[in-house]
Amino acid sequence: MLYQDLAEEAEQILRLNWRDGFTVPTNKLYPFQWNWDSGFTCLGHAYFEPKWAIRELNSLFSGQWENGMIPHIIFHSETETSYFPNHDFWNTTVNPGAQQKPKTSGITQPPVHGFILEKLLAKFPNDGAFLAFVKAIFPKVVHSHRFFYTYRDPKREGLAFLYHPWETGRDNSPLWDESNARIQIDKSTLPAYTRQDTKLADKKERPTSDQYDRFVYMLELGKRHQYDGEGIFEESPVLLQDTLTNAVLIQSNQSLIRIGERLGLDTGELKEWQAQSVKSFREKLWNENLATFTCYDLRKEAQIEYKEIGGLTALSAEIATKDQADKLNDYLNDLHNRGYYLCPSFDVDDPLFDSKRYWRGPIWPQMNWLIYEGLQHYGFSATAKIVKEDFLELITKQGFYEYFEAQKSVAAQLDKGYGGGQFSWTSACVLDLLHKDQ
Ligand code: 2M8
Repeated sequence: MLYQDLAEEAEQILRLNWRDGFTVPTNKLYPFQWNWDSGFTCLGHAYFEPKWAIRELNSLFSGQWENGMIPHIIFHSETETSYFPNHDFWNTTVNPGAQQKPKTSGITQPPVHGFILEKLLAKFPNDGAFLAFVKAIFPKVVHSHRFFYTYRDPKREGLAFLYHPWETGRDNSPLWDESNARIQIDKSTLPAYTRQDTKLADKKERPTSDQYDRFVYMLELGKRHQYDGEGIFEESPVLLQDTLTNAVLIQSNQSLIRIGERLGLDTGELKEWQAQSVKSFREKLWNENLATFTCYDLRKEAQIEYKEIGGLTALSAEIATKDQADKLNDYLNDLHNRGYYLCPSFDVDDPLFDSKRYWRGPIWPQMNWLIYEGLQHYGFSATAKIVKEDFLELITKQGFYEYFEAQKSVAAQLDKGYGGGQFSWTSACVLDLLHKDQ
């Protein structure tokens, strides 16, 4: 397939998934608007319907809560029932500041929108409608960061915690296994529920039912504390200072600072957050033995010692020192030399690596996009080229799927990717990478 054909197919998919104001991640499996998906999706809109990017972000921020939180799902339809958990299961009326029009979930996801906004602004620097939009949404994006610093950082470290694995974006990563194991599931008190995802995607490629019980337990815990109460920090067995989320927060802070300085908007608070976050990220999350940044388990007060994809986002957020960046680059080159597509989502040498099952090993398109950006920033253009070419090869051979097999020898036997097909962020990242010079 020629790259021109890839670009056309990517645009077609984004048009197919457009719902007159926002984009679904994929047609059936995820029938609403997802938080960080919609950010990446804007990268694609920018190439054929730039106004859609404005509408996409305005739709997402229409779900913002008074506390600043951008929920991880915006349920633009209240009658669509083909996804679990639906808006009624979340019942966000327990929080008086929760947005009810539209209905939303009660947790958040990685805050990519600040840096996405900067990417868009760079493409349309003199477009009046676009500049007006950026000025109008800027304080809302800042408020969404304020949520993390106010409600998710009780010790005022500059590092936000997450309590639900869905908030990390890497739902069933082995990273969270030890924390999840602390949850005591009592089937007699866990509300009854029916999964919908395994009716639409292969069971072996999705989280297990035991993991879903834990997701539901944590949802109920959040609900008991109105989704933003102090009791969450006191009670939750899962308290994660996630690399990906905090790196993305730092990357977006920096973008907002640059945008604010250019447009004459207030950046004082952002600069204070940023100084503290970068310092804590560097001091607390680097692990010299593993030569990567690690997540931190706040309940156990220890690093979560695994090599995985989140640590690599310190590159796109420009947090890594030159020496740390060299080590991350070596890690990727080693994987490449051993016959893996870049970048597997979990340590391929760990027994918990599962090349098929969702966030326990496969390749994820939006992560490749972030890592490509990071490698370019540090001048590792040869590795960035591999990341881009691996990704485009997978798409060409297997289609615009949600995630992909990481082992080249196994992938060679497959004619399609994993999870949902005709995926939005896959298409958007393809379009954007195709427009990069190298
Ligand atoms: C996946 O998560 C959702 C729950 O949020 C699910 O499995 O139902 C994750 O890959 C997440 O990162 C992503 O935003 C979402 C939609 O693509 O799907």
